[in-house]
Amino acid sequence: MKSTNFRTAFIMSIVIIVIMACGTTSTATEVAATAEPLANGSIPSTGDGESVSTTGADGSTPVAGTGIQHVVIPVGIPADRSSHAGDHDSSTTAEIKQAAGGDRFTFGKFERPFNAETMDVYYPNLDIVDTFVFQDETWIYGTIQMKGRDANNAFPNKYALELDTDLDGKGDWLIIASNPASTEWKVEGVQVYQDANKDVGNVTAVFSDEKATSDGFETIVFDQGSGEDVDSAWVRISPNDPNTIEFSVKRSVLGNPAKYLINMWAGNALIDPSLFDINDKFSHEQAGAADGGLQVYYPIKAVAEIDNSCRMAVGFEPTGQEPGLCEVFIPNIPGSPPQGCTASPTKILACSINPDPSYSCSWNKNSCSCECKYVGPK
Ligand SMILES: [Ca+2]
Ligand SMILES: [Ca+2]
Ligand SMILES: [Ca+2]
Ligand SMILES: [Ca+2]
Repeated sequence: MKSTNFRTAFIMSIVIIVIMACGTTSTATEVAATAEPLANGSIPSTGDGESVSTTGADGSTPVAGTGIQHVVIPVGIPADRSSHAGDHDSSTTAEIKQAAGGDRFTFGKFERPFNAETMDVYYPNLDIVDTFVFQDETWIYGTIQMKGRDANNAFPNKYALELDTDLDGKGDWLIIASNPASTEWKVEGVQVYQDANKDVGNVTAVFSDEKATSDGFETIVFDQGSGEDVDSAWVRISPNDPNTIEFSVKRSVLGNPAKYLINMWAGNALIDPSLFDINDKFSHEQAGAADGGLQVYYPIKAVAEIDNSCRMAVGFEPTGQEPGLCEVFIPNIPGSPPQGCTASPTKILACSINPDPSYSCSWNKNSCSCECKYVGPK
C-alpha cells in the first residue's frame, strides 16, 4: 500500500514537472480534476488531446480564486489570430488636448483617454492602441494593448469585450474586467452580462438615438466565479507584455457562436452595463467631443475617460455593411500586411447622410474615413 502511494506520488511529480515545462507555451485548456487522481496516473482530457491536469500530488483540487472549484482553466493564447484591429494612439496629440482621431459620438466611436472639460490629463491606461481576437474549441480570447499603465504602474480601471453574436450591429454580450493585475488567469473582477431583452442599440445599431429607453446589458450570467458555469470568463495581464490585458470567455457561455462581431472597451464609471449604448444614453451635447474640429461639442464632457475599438468580424467574411465594422479589415492570415481601404458603398453613403445637420460629412478615400466639417447650428 505504502509503495503504491509512493509510486502514485512519484508519477504525479513527473506529470507536474512536465506541466511546468510545457505550461508557458501551451495553447491548451487546463482541466482541474475534481476527483481523486486517476489510479493509473493518466491525465484527464477535454477531448482535444492537449489538456493537462493540475491535480496536486496529494489529490487536492487547485483553486484559482477564493475557494471556487474550477474545472476548466485557460492556459495560453493560440498562435494564430482570428482577427486584428489597431486603434488610435492619442499620446501623439495629448499636448493639444485632442484625440488622435476616431472619436465620432454619432457613430458610436470613442477616443477619449482624457479627463472631462479640460482634457489636460491624458491616461495611457485608458488608451487602446491595438486589439486582437483568437479562439480555440473552448475559448474566445480578446486582447487589448493599452498605450501604458497608470502612474502607479497599474490598471485601476475597467476593460471589456462586447460581442454581437446575431450580427445585427447591436451588442449581445458584455464581458467586463475590473482592475486586472495578475499575470495568472483570474475570475476575480470579471463579469459577463447579456442583453437578453434585446434593446441595446435602441432603434439604430451603432448610430446614436435620442430618448433611448434601453436597459442595456441587464442580465448578469457570471460574477467572479458565481454563475451556472464557474469557469465562464477570465482575465490576466499578458505574461509577455505588461501593457496588454487578455480575456478568455467560454464559447459555450455565449451560445457557441460560429460567427460574431467583437470590439473592446477601456474606461471607468461609463463601463456600466446599464449605460449601453452610450451614444443612445447621452446626447451629443452632454457627451462632448474629443476632436477640436467639432467646435460646438468640443471638449469632452459627460462621456470622458473612455476608449473603444472598431468591430472585428470572426468566423465569416464581412460584406462591409456590418454596422461599426473596422474600416480596414485585416483577414485571418498571420503576418499579413493591412489590405487598405475596403469600405462598402453603404458605409460611404452613411457618411454623407450624417444625421447631425450642423455637420457636413464626406468620405475621404485616402484616409478611409468619414470626415465631417462644422457648417453651422441646427
Ligand atoms: Ca485609442
Ligand atoms: Ca446583436
Ligand atoms: Ca443606437
Ligand atoms: Ca437590455
